[in-house]
Amino acid sequence: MLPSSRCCRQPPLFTATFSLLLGCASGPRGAAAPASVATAPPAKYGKLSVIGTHLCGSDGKPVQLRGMSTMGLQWHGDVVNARAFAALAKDWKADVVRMALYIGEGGYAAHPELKQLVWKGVELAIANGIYAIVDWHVLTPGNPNDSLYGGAQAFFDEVSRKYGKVPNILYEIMNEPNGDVDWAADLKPYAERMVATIRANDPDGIILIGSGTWSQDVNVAAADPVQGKNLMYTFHFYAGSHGEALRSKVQVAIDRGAAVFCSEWGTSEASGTGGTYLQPAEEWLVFLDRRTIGWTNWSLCDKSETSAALKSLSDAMKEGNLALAARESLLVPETMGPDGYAIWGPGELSASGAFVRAHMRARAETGAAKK
Ligand code: IDC
Repeated sequence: MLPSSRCCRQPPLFTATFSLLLGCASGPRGAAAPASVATAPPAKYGKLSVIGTHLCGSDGKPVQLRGMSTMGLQWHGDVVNARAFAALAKDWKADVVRMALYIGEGGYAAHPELKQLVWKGVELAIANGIYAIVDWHVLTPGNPNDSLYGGAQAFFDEVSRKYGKVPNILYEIMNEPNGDVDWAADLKPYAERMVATIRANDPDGIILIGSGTWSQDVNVAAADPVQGKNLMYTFHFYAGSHGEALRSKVQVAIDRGAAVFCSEWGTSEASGTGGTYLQPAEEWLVFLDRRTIGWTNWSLCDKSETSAALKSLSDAMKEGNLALAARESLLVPETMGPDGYAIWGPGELSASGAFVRAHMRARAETGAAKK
C-alpha cells in the first residue's frame, strides 16, 4: 500500500530533473550543445511565418501545429526528458511542445534555475525535428507588468539570443493576463516591449501574445494589434467551461485580420479538472481544424486531475494496477512500443490523454480538416 501522500503529492523539485540535464545548458550553437542537436532532423515545416491570418510553413502553406503543453515545470519538470519528447514526436505525432514556465506559484521568480529545463526542452524539440513554445506563464498576479514578472525582458533576451537562429522556437510572452488589466494601457505596451526585445536578436521568429480574461479577449487585441510581422494572438479554452461565446470572439479576431493560436486547451473545466468533456472538446477541435488553428493541450503530466494526459498514481491504485502505482511517476515513458522506442502504453494514458493522442494521430494521418 502506498502512503497516500505519495499518490497525491506534486513531485519534489530538482530530484531526477536536474540529474537529467546532461550538458544542455548552452544553445545549439554553443560549445556544450548535445550531439543530438548537431545531428537533428530539420524542423518539420521549416521556418514558420504568419501570412495573412495563418501560420505557414517554409513553403508558404498553412500549417496546424498540434502538440502538448507541459504542466508547471516547477512541479512536473521531469517530463522534459528524451523519451517523452521522442514518444510525443513519433508515437503521438506531435509537432510542438509548450514549456510552461510559471513565474509565480513557486516557479521561475523563486527558482531561476528552472530555465535550464526550458533550454533542455527546446533542445529536445530540436533533436526531434519539432517546435517548442517557450511560455512565460503569467497567471497570478494577472498583470504581466507586476514586479513579480520583472525578469521578463532579460529572459526573452536570453532565449532569443540562444535560439533566435533555429526555426524551432516560438515565444509566448504572457500566458493569461487576468483581473484588472486593460489591453491598451497594460498589455499592449508590455507586448511591444517584449517584441522589441526579441526582435533585437530574432528578427522574424513567431511571437504569441496573450490577452485579458485569461487570454480570451483575442477580439479586443485584434482591434488594436501590436505592429510587426509574425505575431499571433493566443486564446485558451476548457471544453467544460467555454463554448460558443468564446468561439465567436475568436472568429471576430480572425475577421479583424489576426492570426490566432490556441496555446492551452483542456478536456476539463477551467479549473483543470471535472469532466472529461470529450464531446464539447470534439466540437472545439472541429472549429480549430476547419480554420487550421494550431494548439497545445493542457497538460502532459500525471497529476490527479482530469486535464492531465497521463494516469495518476492514485488512479492506478484505484484500478488495482499495483505495478503502475508503484512507479515513481509516469513522466518518463517505460513501455517498449512496437517500433523499438519507449511509449506510454494505453493503460498509462488518462481518458483525456487517450483522446488527444488519438486525435493527433488521426489528423497527422489524413492531413485534412474535419467537415
Ligand atoms: C492549473 C493546473 C493545476 C494547478 C493550477 C495552479 O492544472 O493543477 O494547481 O494551475 O494555478 C489555466 C492556466 C493553467 C491552469 C489551467 C487549469 O493557464 O496554469 O493550470 N488553466 O486550471 N487557464 C485556464 C485553465
